[in-house]
Amino acid sequence: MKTSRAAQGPRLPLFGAALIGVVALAAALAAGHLVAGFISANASPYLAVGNGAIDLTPVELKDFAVRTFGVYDKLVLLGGMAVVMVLAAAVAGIASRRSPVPGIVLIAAFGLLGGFAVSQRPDLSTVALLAPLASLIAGVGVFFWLHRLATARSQAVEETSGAAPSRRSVLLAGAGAVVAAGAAGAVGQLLAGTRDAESSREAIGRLVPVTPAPPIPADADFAKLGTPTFLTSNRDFYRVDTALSVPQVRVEDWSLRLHGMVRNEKRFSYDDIRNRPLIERTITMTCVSNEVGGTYVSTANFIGVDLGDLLREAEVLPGAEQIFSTSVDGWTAGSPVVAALDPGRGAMLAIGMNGEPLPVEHGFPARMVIPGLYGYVSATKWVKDLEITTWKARRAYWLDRGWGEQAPIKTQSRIDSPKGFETVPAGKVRISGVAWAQHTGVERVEVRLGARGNWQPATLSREVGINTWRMWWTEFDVPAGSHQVTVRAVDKSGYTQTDARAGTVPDGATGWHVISFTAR
Ligand SMILES: Nc1nc2c(c(=O)[nH]1)N[C@H]1C(S)=C(S)[C@@H](COP(=O)(O)O)O[C@H]1N2
Ligand SMILES: [Mo]
Repeated sequence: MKTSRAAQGPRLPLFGAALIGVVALAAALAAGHLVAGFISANASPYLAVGNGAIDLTPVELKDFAVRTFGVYDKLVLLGGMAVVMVLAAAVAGIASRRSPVPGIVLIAAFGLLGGFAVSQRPDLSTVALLAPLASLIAGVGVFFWLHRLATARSQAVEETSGAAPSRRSVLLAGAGAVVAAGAAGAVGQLLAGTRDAESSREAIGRLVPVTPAPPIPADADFAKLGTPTFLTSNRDFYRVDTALSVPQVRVEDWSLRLHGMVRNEKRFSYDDIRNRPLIERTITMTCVSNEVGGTYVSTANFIGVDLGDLLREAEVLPGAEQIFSTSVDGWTAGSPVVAALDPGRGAMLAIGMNGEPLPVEHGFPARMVIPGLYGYVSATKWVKDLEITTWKARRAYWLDRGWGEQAPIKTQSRIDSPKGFETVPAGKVRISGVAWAQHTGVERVEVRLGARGNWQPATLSREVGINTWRMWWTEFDVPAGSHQVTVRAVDKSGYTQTDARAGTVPDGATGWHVISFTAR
């Protein structure tokens, strides 16, 4: 009886049916967002589906999105998702003009997709599934309820019977659902805001070191001649990590444990670190995955405390070799204890970068930075645990994946201008770039035109310190035609950068950077 009525029963008006689908969608998203507010912003099914889409996106498409939309790539993605969802919800509503089943199936499918996306996130526990569950219940529930009201109304109109909801009450119910959804979504947003790392970070304000780094002289770079600026802005600083989603740590939830082969085990809160006399050091970081000519090298003013001081307070026991550091996301690194204890090296536990608290993606609230060592053995972000131990006792993340235990940064140089395959006017051609040999210092940079040209010394920028990069430039008289140019650095130990090509595995690439260009 019931099914046959549904099959031939009254049809909802087209627009009304579509609207029911869209209102149910709003209810679903809002309920999920509200519950996520209590757990983690990342549990919101909408964001989780978006993040899932990012992770599944092929690299080429990601590059395209970043190139085309820049920092707005994620907004474009979320906006596009919203349009698709609203259309799908409207279609679901229209497909349900007689029976609510198609709409319910579609909304349930959305809910399951959200649940799947949330379950795939490494940073969320199973409690997070409550958010998509709330979405599912709210979406299906609101859809079913509005559909029944509207159907009852249509039926009453058809049978001209008076015992049915008025047009007004159906509209009111719909409007009520929208208002409730709006309120729930907003509350969820507010709650999430109190829980994510960014708001915790914003509450900190500027970090002012008691011992600032010496000011960077104006002639420390040749940015006008094509080199990078001496300091890299936080936004442009290269980023390398295994985190699919950036770990969100609030300072009140953070502490650093220092233990293992020490006499006094320690635990530091954020304020314990922040209230120490903060120091600032200018350091050039480099990733072991940087190919010859690559861009995984950047320089910042890091603010924090001396890592060696912390170790000395804990009193490291004889025989200790390795600082085995662990990040909140489970990533680990092993650094030599001697490097941290060496006062001449300047190892840090950093909480600030270029005047600001560490950006969340660069390790907020705290990270390690040890000058002269590649990042994977020295620069643990979101660090929460330092265990003093031996090399034998503990093996860090990348060691079992083919990378070396000891990884000092290799002396390297790069040509930034002209760009490879650029066409420049014939005549005087200026070549410029950067060189680095952290903890040793760059002594000289030499450049040659052609495969057999004479090495010509380049003009170096003013030295800021041995732990930072150095810019260089030179000029050649270049006839029309295609040319190649090569750079090599000589460091302060007297070592000339080798031309022997080696890949990045296991402990950093070597070889000279060569580029080709055309003069016309
Ligand atoms: N927690 C964590 N810390 C990490 C990594 C990581 O994957 N996870 N990558 C390391 C590597 S390989 C490098 S080169 C530096 C890069 O730091 P940056 O992203 O701030 O430039 O962080 C190091 N710290
Ligand atoms: Mo790295």
